[in-house]
Amino acid sequence: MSFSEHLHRRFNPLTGEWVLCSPHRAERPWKGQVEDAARVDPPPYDPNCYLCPGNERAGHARNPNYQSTFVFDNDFAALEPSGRRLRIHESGLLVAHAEQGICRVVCFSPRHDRTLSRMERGEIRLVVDTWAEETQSLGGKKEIGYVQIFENKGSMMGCSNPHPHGQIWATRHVPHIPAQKMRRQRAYFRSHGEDLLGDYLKLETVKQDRLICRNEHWTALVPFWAVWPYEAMLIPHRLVGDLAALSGEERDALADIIKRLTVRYDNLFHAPFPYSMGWHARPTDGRPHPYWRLHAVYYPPLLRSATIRKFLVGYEMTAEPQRDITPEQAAEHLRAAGDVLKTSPD
Ligand code: H2U
Repeated sequence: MSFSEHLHRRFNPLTGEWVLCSPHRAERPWKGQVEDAARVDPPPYDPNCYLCPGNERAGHARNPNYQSTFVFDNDFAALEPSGRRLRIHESGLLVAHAEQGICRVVCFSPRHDRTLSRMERGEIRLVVDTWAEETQSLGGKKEIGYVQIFENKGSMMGCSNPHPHGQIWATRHVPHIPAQKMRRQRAYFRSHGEDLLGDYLKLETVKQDRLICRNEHWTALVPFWAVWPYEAMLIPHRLVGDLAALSGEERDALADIIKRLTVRYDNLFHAPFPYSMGWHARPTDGRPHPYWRLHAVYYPPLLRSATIRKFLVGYEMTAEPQRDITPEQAAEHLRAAGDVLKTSPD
């Protein structure tokens, strides 16, 4: 059986979900189509941006004149720290309970025109440190059981502002997707005595065909079970549960791998690459979770050019996700894209 020729389904051991892979639909050769999306590069400072240093936010607070990263409580938070009492459980069919939490916004840089791909490794290291500090301070609160760090990048993803930023939503309960990953990593650890992602990484390191790039402490790869055309994962080489537990060297290496992956993304279609990314770290409910290996997931929507995107609709909404180009082909394109930025940074 050849992955690149035969129709098949792939299993995601982290979530228990399947993806239909139809490589025969992508038989046309890879042309690496380049299409100039009509785009105006943002200025280094925008007086109308609510994230730029010194500017007023929509919630009327004023940002300090920050020089590196800057974190604040989201002025329009989806979660509130004080939990109300609510518990509905009727026949196992009408089930609801109260939720509480904290929403933070993380500005990666004072420069309005930067993206992680256009920041220096030393600047990205400060973002990594900020994520680690937030994990520790939010996760250390007794009412917080899970800290979700994420970045939503590009207007195609519904991001409201090009100023480089991400968000953190910290909740009392472990949300649905990390909860699935928790159950499956725990079950694997109990039956194999090793962690699921550690074993997966060993396999991928031998096979090589889904690797994008690596350094001493991190590997970037297109997962075997990828749903989005250029989906990627960052996996640490050491079994470590969250960003706060990374050593200084591992944090530097993480900054390096983030830079190299995001540059490859921008190079692929010669345009800033939209994506949603997030960190999946162990829950912060006070239990040890020794089976949990920290990892980042990148979900970019683009398929064939800077404007042609994939939609998860139709069969995918009603049955299961489907993809045409194989994860192996996607990894090959990302390796070929190179990790030196092809467009000038200024
Ligand atoms: P997105 O661009 O990814 O939507 O994130 C911007 C976040 O910033 C969003 O959650 C918050 C929005 O609520 N925000 C503030 O907290 N203050 C503001 O002045 C505007 C936007």
